[in-house]
Amino acid sequence: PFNTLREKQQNNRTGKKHFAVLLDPDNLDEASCLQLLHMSEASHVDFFFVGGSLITTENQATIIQLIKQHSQIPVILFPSNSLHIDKQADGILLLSLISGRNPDFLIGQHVLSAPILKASNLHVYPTGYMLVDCGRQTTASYMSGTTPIPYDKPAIATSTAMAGELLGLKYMYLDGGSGAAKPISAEMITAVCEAVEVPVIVGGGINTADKAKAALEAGADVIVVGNHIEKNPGFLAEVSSIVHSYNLALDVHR
Ligand code: 1GP
Repeated sequence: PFNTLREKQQNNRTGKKHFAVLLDPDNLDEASCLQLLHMSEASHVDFFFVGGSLITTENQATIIQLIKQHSQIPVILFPSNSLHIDKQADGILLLSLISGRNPDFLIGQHVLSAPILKASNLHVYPTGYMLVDCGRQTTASYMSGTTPIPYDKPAIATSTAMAGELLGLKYMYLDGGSGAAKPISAEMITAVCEAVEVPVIVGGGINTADKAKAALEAGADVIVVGNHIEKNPGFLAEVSSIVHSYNLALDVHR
């Protein structure tokens, strides 16, 4: 089910774009989740990322069950720690928080998770996770106890991404954090995309069509939207059609 994301890994910079909808289990009840699932199917969303930096409810398993019952879209866990592994999902972003210097999120949680992941059927996506300061302290940086990369320092982001790639990570995720005051700059996205060959996932604070386009134009291979879809479900179809219009244009030129 994840051929599209794998395809990016094998054919770097094919230009094909993907759209992931982030579902935060704490912010969804069953009815709103079902509504998003139907809209996502209709709009051909590529992936659901399920998770959050702090989960205070027991909704995650229910949300994943609902998705599996009502949708064919792959479910990829976006966990904050090893407690949030759920074998009902299709895959997991195994995030190494390379923008930070907290060993627990660089390797500690991974050691705890490894035996569980090896015994599961979850597809593992080894991902260099980079938090970027986008104008507001986010739950992710607070909970991880890490300092995000400064907004206007693309050289730090590129060096970090290059280090992650050299260490063997297969994806990079530039994240301003959920509900970021502004999205990651186009300059930083382009710099990172030019610095590494692996697919680059971009999220945080994408809440208008123009911001989605800016991230895609800058080179993002996958864009992630969570917060604004919870507030305005119609945004889901809008972003999906923008993302997929890039792929249509690509097919026309082949
Ligand atoms: C956060 O990248 C995701 O980890 C999505 O952010 O909720 O701001 O869309 P938003």
